[in-house]
Amino acid sequence: MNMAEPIRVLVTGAAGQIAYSLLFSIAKGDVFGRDQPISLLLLDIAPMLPVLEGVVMELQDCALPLLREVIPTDKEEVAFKDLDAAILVGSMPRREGMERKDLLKANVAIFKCQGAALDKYAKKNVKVLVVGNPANTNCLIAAMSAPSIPKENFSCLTRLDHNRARAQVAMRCGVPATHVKNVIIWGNHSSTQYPDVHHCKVNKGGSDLACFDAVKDDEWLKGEFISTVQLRGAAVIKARKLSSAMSAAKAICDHMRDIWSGTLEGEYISMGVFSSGNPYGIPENLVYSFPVQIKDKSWKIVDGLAINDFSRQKMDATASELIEERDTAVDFLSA
Ligand code: NAX
Repeated sequence: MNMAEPIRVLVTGAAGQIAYSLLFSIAKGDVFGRDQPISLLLLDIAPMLPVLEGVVMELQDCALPLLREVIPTDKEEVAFKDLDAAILVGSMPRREGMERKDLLKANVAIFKCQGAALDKYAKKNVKVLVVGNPANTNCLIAAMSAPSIPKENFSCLTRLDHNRARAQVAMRCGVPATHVKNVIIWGNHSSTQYPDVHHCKVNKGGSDLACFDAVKDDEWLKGEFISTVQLRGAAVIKARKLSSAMSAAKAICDHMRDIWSGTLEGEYISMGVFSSGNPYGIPENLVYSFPVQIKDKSWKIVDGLAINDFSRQKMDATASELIEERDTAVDFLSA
């Protein structure tokens, strides 16, 4: 059998807890296809290299047929070389007492460097997924720092929020999550995000119902459902004393697999993409989460969805937060 050439996939923050759940799925073919060999590049900071060595040993010990090579490094010129896909998970975590602005400043510095490294070393058709928080603004900075790579190749993760919304509706209706489609996450991956079910369909008893008809509890859908999804990350931290990792890794796989292989017919998913030219009046030059469909490795924002006043107000509020984040980040960039 003729096997394809290996593709080169980078995961940053590779010694961290999300990567620990993520790398196995990627290496065994869940994301890029079951007949696609992979060279894995693993970037972390120098003090984490001994830990990364352990991750490499475990990947080797999985004895996976598609995994051709694993390269751990703390050097950007090694990590970013000739990449087909980059999953940027590593970032500066928020420490106790740290101001939001200081966190943003530290991450602007990281994503500026990594954007420049993509520009210099990666393939020009590389697909870049930013996970590290603040994900939308980090993604914007990375894209701005990589002028030779099309902006459409950059996206940020809001698929975890999307999956959370889908699961909440499914549990409420007593159906599997796969029977719920077309929830939307609008805006920032933060507590201002707007989980919207106005266009969501629930397959109940063999037929597709509008979400509001399936759930039959408008008050819940317009209140507790939204806040549950918005605050789910904090709820997981409170319970686990660690942030979401298994579910984040699953969402990363969903996101990248859809970029690689396309979305299902008649379904859309949520991801943070450049807002330029969007049909919903969201200001330009933001990385904002929209409903998208993907075909031939290109995404398109789903057009023509009716937006009521309730939704409009929430979509604008999360856009305002992103504008503020962007403007602060750009100030740091030019300082
Ligand atoms: P961990 O702290 O377990 O791991 C992060 C790893 O990144 C560490 O090993 C660290 O050394 C490394 N790192 C730091 N700076 C780096 C740099 N400049 N280059 C390469 N590696 C670097 O965090 P983890 O739980 O894995 O979370 C990673 C990031 O994902 C965090 O920013 C987190 O906030 C974010 N998340 C984003 C989500 C999203 O939906 N967009 C959801 C999950 C998660 O909260």
